[in-house]
Amino acid sequence: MRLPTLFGALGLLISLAVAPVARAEDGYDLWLRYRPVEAAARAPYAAAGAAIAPTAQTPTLSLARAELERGLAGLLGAAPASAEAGGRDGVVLIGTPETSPAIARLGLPLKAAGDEGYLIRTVRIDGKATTVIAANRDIGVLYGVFRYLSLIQTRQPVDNLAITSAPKVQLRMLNHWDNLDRTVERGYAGQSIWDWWKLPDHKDARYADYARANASLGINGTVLNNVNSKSLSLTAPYLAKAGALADVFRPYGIRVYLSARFSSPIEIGGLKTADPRDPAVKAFWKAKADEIYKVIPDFGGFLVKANSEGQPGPQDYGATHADGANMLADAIGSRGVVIWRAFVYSHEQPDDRAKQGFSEFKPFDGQFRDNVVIQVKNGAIDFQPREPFHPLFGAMPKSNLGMEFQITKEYLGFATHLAYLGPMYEETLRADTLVKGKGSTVARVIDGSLHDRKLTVMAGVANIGTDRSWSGSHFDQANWYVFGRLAWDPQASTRDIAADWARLTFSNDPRFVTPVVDMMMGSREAVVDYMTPLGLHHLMGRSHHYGPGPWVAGGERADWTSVYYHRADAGGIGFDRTPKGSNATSQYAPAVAACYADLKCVDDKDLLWFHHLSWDYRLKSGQTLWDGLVTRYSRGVAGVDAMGRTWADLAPYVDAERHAQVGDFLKIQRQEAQWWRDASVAYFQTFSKRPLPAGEAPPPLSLEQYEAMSFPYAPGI
Ligand code: BDP
Repeated sequence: MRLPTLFGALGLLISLAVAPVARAEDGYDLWLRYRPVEAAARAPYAAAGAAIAPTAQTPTLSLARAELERGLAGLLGAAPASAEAGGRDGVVLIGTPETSPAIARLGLPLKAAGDEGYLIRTVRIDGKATTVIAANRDIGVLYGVFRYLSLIQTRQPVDNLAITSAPKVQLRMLNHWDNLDRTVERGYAGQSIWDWWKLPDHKDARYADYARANASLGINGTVLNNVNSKSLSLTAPYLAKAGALADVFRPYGIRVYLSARFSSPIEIGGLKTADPRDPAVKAFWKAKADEIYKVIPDFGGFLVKANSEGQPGPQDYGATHADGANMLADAIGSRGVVIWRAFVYSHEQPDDRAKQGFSEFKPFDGQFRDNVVIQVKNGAIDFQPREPFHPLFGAMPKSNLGMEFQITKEYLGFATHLAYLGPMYEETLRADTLVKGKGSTVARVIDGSLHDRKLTVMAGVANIGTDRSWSGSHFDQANWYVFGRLAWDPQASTRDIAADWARLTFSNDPRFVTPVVDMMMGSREAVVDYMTPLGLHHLMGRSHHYGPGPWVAGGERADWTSVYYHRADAGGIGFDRTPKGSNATSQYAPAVAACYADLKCVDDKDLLWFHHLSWDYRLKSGQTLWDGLVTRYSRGVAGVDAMGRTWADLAPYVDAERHAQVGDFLKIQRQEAQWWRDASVAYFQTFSKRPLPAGEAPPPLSLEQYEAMSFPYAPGI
């Protein structure tokens, strides 16, 4: 060997030895990366997962075993051997009492695991340390395997485990707003991953990867098509396509649901009406349900958007939401559920839009079938960066109420703004409705414990598309992740979940985890500040919802404008929802209502949601409303600056590819935050007619210039 070559080889060896562990990644692996545990952290896992005991071969148990093998091989290097439990130390034993005599013999307290939960225990079998991942049904075993692997992924000890975990919500589902032409309404992550054209004959490998990722979070249902749906989805060819997806998802514990267009009896049934009281209409839906169950025996049910934003519904025939939902529920019967959305409002209705969902549904409490769930958005308007909790939570004790969160960031900067939505979800879940005294939190409505409901739902509008990173950005994966974790346990801490996600997705190094979690936890508040501070809402650009549009007025309907919501004039700003105004506050329990209506009690963060106040009103900080508004806008921009600095400093812990993309997106976010601040300040100043607080820079462009900007190709519509 010539010397230069030797030096070259040595150099290569040395550089391999000191090179950062981070290697090129495109985000496809999500939080299931299973990269090797670094040598220094190996010791605690010396005996872990040395072998796996033989498992019965149900489709789900085969997946569980394959996942365990894949995870252990990735994390700990060698592929685990096969050995009987008790044969040696470090064997992992997985299964149910039915599938594994060894597990049956252990007599574990499996009752606590329920239908879908699991137990992970370290036990001694024939004197040998054994890890048992056991459940009542095989899906629980798969969930348990993911949990076990996540412990190693996050470098937690696994030698003395005593974990019991069971989901607190029964139906944990994604709602895809995917169209049959593969566009995704409010999607910012590429096209729909459902390739309808090639289904059912070609099943893209991605379908199984999708199911696996969801199963790792315990998500057990998926609505394949947009709530603004086409009847075509319910025709035989499309049912066959949906059936092919259901076949892929089944072993992962995921049931398929479909959005149903209420006027389908007319469009594909040859009827003249879709009146839910009409016998022919009932017969159509019964036959349709039977047809679906032939193709998809475990079909989950229908999701329905009715009489909302132009969608057909029972009210077109003078019938009620209860008539419509119950008719479909009867067609489905005990085989599945009907999820009926409470997101209804009408521009013909002069009342405050925030009140309409409550007004339309509350009177029907107790009239819905047992297999109907009313799915309620977290707030009363529409997925805004901040909304007080929806007054329907707690107000329908005799009905099944489900939560609908939006994971895709339609109103929080699309895919290029870094906003971890955990704190937003948590804020709603922890809000206290006070309907049954203190502690009547929204989480307890959703998990059914407050009103003793058995059928419980948490749904998230998916942020998934064909983008390599699935979610349009690396940090948007965290929103899918936190949604799934909260659906499993709505009381969980979203800070802890952020830490888990950061460790799984990037690095376990505390020098990375601590700052990144702090950054994530503050990120949504920064968005609130630079878009809709102090309880303002619905100020975005018309129709595409991109960028600021506080000036949006006129057009088809008032409740799609910004001026309807902020009501700024020379006298002040904000929507008076107190008894002196629209009285939306009265829809809450008396103590909550009184607080929201009382300027001494209401939090500044919700101020202009409930009150119209003069520009000189004094905030709790002592600032005037005008000054406080401007400084919050600027604070939001400063928050993005800080995120940019934090991220730049974290370069040593992240592979160059992902680091660069996040960095680029933070730059986009920085520019757009500034734009939101400047355009909003320029606009509101035309009403306040007050100078900017000291030190605040004037907007660089004129209001006319901001208003003239147009974005014909903004994504998501
Ligand atoms: C709004 C979206 C619209 C959806 C609607 C809904 O802008 O695209 O169809 O929600 O939830 O926020 O039905």
